[in-house]
Amino acid sequence: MTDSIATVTRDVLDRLGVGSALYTGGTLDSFSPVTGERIATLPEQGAAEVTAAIDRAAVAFRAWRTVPAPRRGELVRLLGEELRTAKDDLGRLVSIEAGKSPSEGAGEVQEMIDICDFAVGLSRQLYGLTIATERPGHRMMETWHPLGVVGVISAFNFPVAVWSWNTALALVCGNPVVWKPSEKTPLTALACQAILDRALARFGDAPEALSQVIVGGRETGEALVEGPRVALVSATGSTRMGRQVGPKVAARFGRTILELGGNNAGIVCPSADLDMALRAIAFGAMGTAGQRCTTMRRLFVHDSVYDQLVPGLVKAYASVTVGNPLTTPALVGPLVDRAAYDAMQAALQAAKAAGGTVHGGTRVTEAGPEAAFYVRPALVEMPAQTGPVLEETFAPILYVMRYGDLDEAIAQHNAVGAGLSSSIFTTDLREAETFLSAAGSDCGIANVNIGTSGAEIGGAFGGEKETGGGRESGSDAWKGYMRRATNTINYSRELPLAQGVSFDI
Ligand code: UN1
Repeated sequence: MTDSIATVTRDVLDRLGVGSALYTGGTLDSFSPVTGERIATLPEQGAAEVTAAIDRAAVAFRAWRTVPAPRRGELVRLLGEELRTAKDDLGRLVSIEAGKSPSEGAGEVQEMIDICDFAVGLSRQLYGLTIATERPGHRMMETWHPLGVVGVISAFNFPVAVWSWNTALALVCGNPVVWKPSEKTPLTALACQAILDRALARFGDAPEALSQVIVGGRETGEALVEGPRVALVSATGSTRMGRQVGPKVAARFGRTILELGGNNAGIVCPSADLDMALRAIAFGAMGTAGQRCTTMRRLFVHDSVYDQLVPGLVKAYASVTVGNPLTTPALVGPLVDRAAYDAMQAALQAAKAAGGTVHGGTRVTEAGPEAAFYVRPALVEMPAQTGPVLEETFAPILYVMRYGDLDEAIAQHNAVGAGLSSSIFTTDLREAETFLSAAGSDCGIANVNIGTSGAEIGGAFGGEKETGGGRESGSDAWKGYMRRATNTINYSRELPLAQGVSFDI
């Protein structure tokens, strides 16, 4: 690659239709983790501009809510078409801004296309129930109505897919969106807005300000969270962030969908297909350089297979390719920044102090310049689940522990704050079903013989406990974006009261 990464970025942004005024001459520096270079300086929106954006969205809501849902679905169908056209460039921009491998950058855009397809179908299936009533000559039903302005806060690690999960559903559900992307990945957000603008132009008669991006740091996010006209805040990020957002929105009786930290684990049972388990664990723990909320961070291996599996895993960790996602086919790209690298090193130190044996985890300096942070993923054999094992460190560290008894392993599995994703590797039906049962994994996602990450959009995505309890994406997650009205209609000439109450005047 002869061009500087800033030049490559500009070319990609040009092709995606993002004007340079949006990313030059501002105050927010944007860096690529691929080389650590600055690639843009964006103008930021302060609290007053956020409030103005919310006001515009509230006006858009009044018009959009009355557009029939299947027609709203047409806009999302067009968005899906535009995303197909933009897939290569947007995937590349994800690689530039978030450091993902080309395959994972493209995969993230595919996830956007998938949710658009899902939402288009959904636009004709926003079903309510008809419910038997106890009163003669009456009919009872429920109707799902648009909710209002949806605020989306997203993280750097899935800079575009998380927006699309929320936006595709919000739009078919009749809601406008105001999006505050991570300040580490604002360029991909501008690209998404440009892509949606093309869909809006083709759609024709949508109201102004149906989708807006607000760029900035903490103050910008707070203005969105505190905006009284924001009916729903869908926030993805750390548990720390969720602890701030949740109570603020609750205090004004707003709604939240929180998708926060994960400390996801796998259990490898004696009957497991170990070759398959190894490959699944490798992707789950090292993919995206350990920077998915679904990344596998803990592994419980049965005593009887530990010495077969773990040496193979250590070998895979030593040989996995780490390198520049734009110029090499490496499977593991960079950490997002120095802070992520420092947090990883601190966790590894703490693990050593707690008796852990660390394999890997060192900086790979030949993969990039001084300002970029490439690391060899770390596998840490731990004598017990203590210290850093109990926390999510957003880096490729897999803590491996032995177990003897499945119930004990499940208890350990569940003994952390987060509750996002989980896996069991077994060919024993009893073990698999126990893990999926009410007495098994306490996570929002529980898998058998696949890793913890890489969920499809068709299922509801999210988790319990400190993961925040929200559900996005498939299944009936759309209900979070609408309000339900229960309607009872009396078509008789009498007025019978429910519960047999009489009130004769
Ligand atoms: C995230 O890391 O915030 O299941 C989302 C997965 C992806 C989504 C991850 N489909 O790993």
